[in-house]
Amino acid sequence: MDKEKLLQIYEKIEEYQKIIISVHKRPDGDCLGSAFGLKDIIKTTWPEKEVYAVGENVGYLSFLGPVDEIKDNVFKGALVISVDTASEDRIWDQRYSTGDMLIKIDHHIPVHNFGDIDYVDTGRPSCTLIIMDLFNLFNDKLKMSDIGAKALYTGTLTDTGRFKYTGVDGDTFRSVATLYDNGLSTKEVYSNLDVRTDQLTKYKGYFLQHYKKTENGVAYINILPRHVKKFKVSLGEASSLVNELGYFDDCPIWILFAEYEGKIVRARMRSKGPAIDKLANKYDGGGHRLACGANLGTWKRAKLLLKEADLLAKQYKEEL
Ligand SMILES: [Mn+2]
Repeated sequence: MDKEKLLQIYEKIEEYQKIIISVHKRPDGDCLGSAFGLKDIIKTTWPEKEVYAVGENVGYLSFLGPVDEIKDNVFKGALVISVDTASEDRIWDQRYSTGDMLIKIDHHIPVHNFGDIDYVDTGRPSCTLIIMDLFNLFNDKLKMSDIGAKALYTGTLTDTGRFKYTGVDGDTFRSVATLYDNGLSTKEVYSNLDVRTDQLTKYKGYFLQHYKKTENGVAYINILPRHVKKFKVSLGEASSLVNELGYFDDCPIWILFAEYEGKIVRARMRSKGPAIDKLANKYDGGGHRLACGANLGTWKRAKLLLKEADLLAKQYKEEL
């Protein structure tokens, strides 16, 4: 935790009357959780401030609240805070650059530093935990309601794989304790996250019967538009099953390839051993040491990535 930089961020939030928080494209629980959590902290502490969370609504996260729609001129004179986003091209609202000042708060391995203040802590397993670092450091001044607690809990839960992934430590649970102290009720969170539609349940059956493994231990699946159409699920829903491939003893790496609109192929890569972030970088992607995304473009490049991942798995097993 960089206390000095968090102080700078606190001072800017205190200084600005208008604050816009922006998420990344195709936002996940951590991203929207960070945005709504931070918005709640600012609004609860300073009710007179104008605070917006801009981005995209995502169905299964709608219990966190709707994002704000704002006109271009709102950015004028505003402090813009980008959360959970490693590079500026991933920022959902590209009007971010028309604000007065930009702060980046993130926990991904940095791709670009793009803020006037960049706060990146790759030691935190979720971006929500950085928002909580800020909250806890200034807990004599900052306030939070149960709405913020719910958002921050949701982001922490989803980005840590329910407290299972690397990076979860004592600080994680001390921060979560703070959320309980501020009115967190987990019932609503679980009743929204632990649901699955009939369609996705049936698609999961298909998914589990159609994954493949490479020679040296990469479990993978190729998701084509016609598969998801047949089961009436979205690509986002289908991709949420990625960790179903993480249960194999003989596969330290697993990858979900999905074809998006315009035949663009993207990968979700996961590992429980070898670092995969460098490999993701080679394919226009990145993220964390053991969890990355990559923009492949074509199935041909997907094959190349798979080959390289297979080599990583091989080397990893040889070193064991
Ligand atoms: Mn995150």
